[in-house]
Amino acid sequence: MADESKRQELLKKLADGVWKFEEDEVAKAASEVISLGLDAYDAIMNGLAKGMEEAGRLWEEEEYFVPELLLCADALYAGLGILRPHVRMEDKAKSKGVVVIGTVQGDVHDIGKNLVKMMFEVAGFEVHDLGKDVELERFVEEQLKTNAELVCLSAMMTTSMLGMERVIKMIRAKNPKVKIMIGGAPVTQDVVQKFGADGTANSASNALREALKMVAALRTM
Ligand code: B12
Repeated sequence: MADESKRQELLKKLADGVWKFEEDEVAKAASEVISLGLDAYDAIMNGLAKGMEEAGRLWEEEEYFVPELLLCADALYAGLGILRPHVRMEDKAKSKGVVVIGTVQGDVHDIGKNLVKMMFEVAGFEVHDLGKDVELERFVEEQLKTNAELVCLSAMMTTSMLGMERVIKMIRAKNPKVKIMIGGAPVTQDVVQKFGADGTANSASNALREALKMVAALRTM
């Protein structure tokens, strides 16, 4: 088992590799995490996702533009591809619930949505991922098709976020019992109330906590 300093070293390599878009370095560090028996989930959240936060900071300082961010995302996904199969899955047989998730129409940001999805899968939810830039009606159709208890909508832009309100209205009209969680950088508690959603969360682990509460509440109804 590797020691704490090795863990820290690899987390830093993963984070730096993402914001410096060094895809090969990220892949190497991710493989080392696995070969040393370190926690893959820890490496994703405290390594890869941290690197993306730094990329976001550089964007805000106008040091990075869209091409750089795309390279950062490529590096993040190179690591995620190696680490994700090693995140411990709960017993699939006892599904915690059925979830439909996607990034709303007009929005191609999917990194945060994919992290939330991964948390749900790890916890044993059956997840139907519609992807990014998803036509609003697709959420309603998929909920009905899968009989999902929870629909999760992600948006990273103030413009695309407006589509969430329409999805919520359409879902409530067809199936008022479904729980709807919304998230992404522009989503606040005020937005949740205004759009009539059931909740939000600012991170993947908080999203899971909320989802478990929502599904439990539904099942006791
Ligand atoms: C990476 C990035 C991109 C990449 C996306 C790559 C990809 N595959 O996702 C690319 C380069 C494609 C991109 C494009 C654009 N981007 Co951009 N991008 C970002 C950036 C830097 C980071 C986003 C990110 O991945 N964060 C890391 C993840 C882990 O965090 P997260 O997404 O917030 O997700 C967490 C939580 O929000 C939450 N969460 C997320 N979804 C959900 C859902 C639910 C249900 C729940 C409960 C929780 C939850 O949990 C997640 C995990 O912890 C942000 C800046 C920022 N600081 O956020 C800008 C940002 C989102 N982009 C922005 C803009 C303007 C654009 C462009 C329009 C730029 C352009 N001129 O072309 C285009 C949009 C194209 C489109 N139509 O969508 C703006 C949006 C401004 C606004 N308020 O509307 C931001 C905020 C930058 C800024 N400050 O101006 N972008």
